[in-house]
Formats: sequence, C-alpha cells, structure tokens
Amino acid sequence: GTDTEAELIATLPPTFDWGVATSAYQIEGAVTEDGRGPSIWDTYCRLPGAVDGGDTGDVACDHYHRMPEDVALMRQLGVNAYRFSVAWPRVQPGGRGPANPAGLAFYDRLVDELLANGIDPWLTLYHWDLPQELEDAGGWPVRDTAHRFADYAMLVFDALRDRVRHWTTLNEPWCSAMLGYHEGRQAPGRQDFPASIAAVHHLLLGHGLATQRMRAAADGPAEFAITLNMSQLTPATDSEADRAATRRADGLGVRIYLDPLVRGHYPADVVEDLALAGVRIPVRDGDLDVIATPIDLLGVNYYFSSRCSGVDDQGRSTGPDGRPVHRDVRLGRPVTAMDWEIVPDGLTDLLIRLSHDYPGLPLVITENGAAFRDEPDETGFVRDGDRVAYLAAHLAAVARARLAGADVRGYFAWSLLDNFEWSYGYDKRFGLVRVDYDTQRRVPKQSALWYRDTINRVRQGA
Ligand code: PNW
Repeated sequence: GTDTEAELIATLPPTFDWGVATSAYQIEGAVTEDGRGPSIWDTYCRLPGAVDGGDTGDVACDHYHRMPEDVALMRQLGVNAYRFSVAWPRVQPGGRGPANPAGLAFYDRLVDELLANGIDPWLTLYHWDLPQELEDAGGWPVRDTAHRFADYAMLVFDALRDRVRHWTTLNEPWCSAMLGYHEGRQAPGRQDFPASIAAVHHLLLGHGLATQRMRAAADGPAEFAITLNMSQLTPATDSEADRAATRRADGLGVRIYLDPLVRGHYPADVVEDLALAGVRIPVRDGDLDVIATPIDLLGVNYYFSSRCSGVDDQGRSTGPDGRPVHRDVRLGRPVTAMDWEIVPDGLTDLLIRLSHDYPGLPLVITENGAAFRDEPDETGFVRDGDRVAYLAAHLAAVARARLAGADVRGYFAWSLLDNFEWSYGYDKRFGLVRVDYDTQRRVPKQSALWYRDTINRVRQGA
C-alpha cells in the first residue's frame, strides 16, 4: 500500500475486529463423512458444464480433517475473529428432523479450537449449501423452506450459543436467489424469475424467523446479523434511461433486502416494477414484522462496483422481451482474475450511503478480497503484490468511510485459504494462504504476511 493508505489504515480504532472468512462447502471436503447428506452444490457440481474443469467440493481444502492446522494458521496471522459457515446437511442430512450429533461435533471442536487460540468465532448459518431434499421439495421458492431454516438454526444455536456470540443467518441472499433461481449460474441452476423473487421473500422470512427464535432463546450477549453482497451503482450517463436502470438494479440488489429488514416494507418502486413484469412477492400477513426483527449488525460483502446503462448498443431502452434494458458499463479500472473492476472508492461511497439510508445499523465488512493469477516460486511462496495493493486500498477505503461517519466495526478478508470458487472451481484463488491441491500443503502468501503486520501495527497504534 501507499503512505496515505497506511496513514488512513492507522486511523482504525483498537476495538476494530480483524478477521478472515471462509465457507463450509468451499473448504471442508469430506462430503459423505459422519452422516452429511447431499446439498444442492453436490448435485450442481455434477451437471455437465456447470463448474469449470468439472471441479467439485468433494475434497476442497480437506479442512474437515485439517481444522487444527488451519486454526494455527489464523493464529499466526494475528486475526482476532474467524468467519465460517456451518453446513446445514451435516447438521440435518435431509434438512429436517433431529440433529446429527456427528455433524454438529465438528463445529463444536472448531469453536473450542478457535477459543483456545484467542479467536472469536463468527458463525454463518447458511452459505448456499441447501440440503438437496429441501430443494427436491421446492427449495427457497417454497415457503416451508423458511420454517425448515429456522428449525435448523435453533439446533445449531442450542449446541453452540454457550460459546458463540456472533450469529449471521444468511450469506448473500441475492446470490442464492438471483444466481441460483434466475440466472442459473449457481446451484440449483434454475432459470425462473418469478421463482427467484419468491426465493428472496422466503430467504428473508427464514432469516426473520431464525433471528426471532434465537433472540428469544439467548441468555447471553449474542449479536445477530445478515450478510449482503453489495456494489455502489452509478448511472453511466445522466440520461433518464441510465438513471432508471441504476434505480432498478439498486432496487433488486440492495433495497429489496434492506428496506424490509430495516423499515418493514418492500420498496414501492420495486413492487411496481415487478408487477409490470407480472411478478408478485408472496407476502402473507405478519411476514414483514418477522423480517424486520431487529438485527445488531449488517455484514457487507464488497468486491467491485458498476455503472449501469438503460440502453443497448442501438440506443433502445426496451429489450425484445419487452423488459427494460440493463447493461453494466465498465468504469475503465484494472480488473482481477474474476474480471471484476477494482473500485475501492466504491466501498467508501457504499458504506456512507448505507449509513445515511439505514441509520443506526452498525456495519462490518464480512468479505473483501481478490483473485489474481498467483505464481508460486520453487518454495511455494507467492509474491502477491497485486493482492496486497487490493487489500490496502480497500482497508483505506473503510477507514475513509469511518472518518466520514460510517459506523464500521470490523473487516474480514476473503479468504483465509485458496478454495473452491463455486462455478469457477479451483482455478480462481482468493486465499491469503496458498493451497497446493496435490499435497494440501498451505503456504502463507506475501499478502498474509502483510495482513499480519498491518494488524499488529494498527493494534499498537503505530
Ligand atoms: C461471494 N457477484 O460470492 C461469496 O460469499 C463467496 O463464497 C465467494 O467465494 C466470494 O464472494 C468470491 O466470489 C459472490 O456476481 C459471488 O456479484 C458473485 C457475486 C458477488 C459475490
């Protein structure tokens, strides 16, 4: 990072949480062990052409067997927090009924190992691995799934609430709903827009039901959160069409989640746009009160920002399907290996915007990071200066937002390890720690050493 970035990062307070993040299916492997049932990702990975290279999470980083070694890596990094997810099909192999004790036992050991190493567990209940049996019964577009999720949440909560203080219900419901049920680019790979809107509502309902029940059962200082992936959207030009396209994208990307969560209603313009497309959100009496159950924190996953255009290359604002045109337009910034533009200032703007539009809701960056074409030397070490620059610029962006008044409490780098990057398979590497998938050897990259030094420096107030 540059000097100014280092100065900005040094303004982060001593109470700031420093962490790394992972998710169950992306690192654990051991997909048939100790009674785990199949999830929609086990199924999706087997669809021809669904995942690059035909990769699956069958082995992944073998974290299920190497958990103590991975916690030791975190301790070396000096992080005080670890964000991980629990695999629903380990706890309830078919998505309903009593807990599978062998599945819960893994997370019990993980939590103990973290605490013994001075690392605070931040637990996410759902990071995309829906039990396949629930998908066979209709998945998130079906209302019953919300109730099944709340039952599952209580099984985990009862088992771990004596040691876990930070509870997040869902990771990125936009991805579950839109990539899973509309675009079909993630599990379960369906392409049904009305179903994806029903999924949005039932994900939010599941979040609310679970939060309500966990809160009622909490007897200690538990904190409840949801994590959303968000971008800062700006119109490509000042034209009416581009501004409308930006409003619509923000409606389906940000406000369809945060308005019901914080204000207790869906945004009127989104409801209207959906009605024009013949789609209704399947709200029943009382749902919005459940969804608006108070949360303590909002998790923000940030990777890039976009500019939106409402016209195609011929200047038309309506597509052949009669729907309004939406096009992402490049800002012209350098990109990562995901082809995502690097826009740290978008993070500052997003955090300030969130704190204005949804005041009183503390923010935590629950994911931020980048894939680059890492080249290990003969010892396995990766000099990932590009990743260091990415992290430094985004941490500085967080510090800027704080100085402008945004209440940001912590930062989790995505990810601790190179891992299974969903439809991109193992080719895209986000880790601070290199994983050799032939030997499962872990080697901290330059970015890991930089992160460790940065955390130390900021904590010592130097
Ligand atoms: C997040 N998008 O996914 C997930 O929470 C992680 O599991 C994942 O590994 C990480 O980001 C990197 O991709 C996203 O298209 C997937 O905007 C897609 C998008 C955003 C986040």
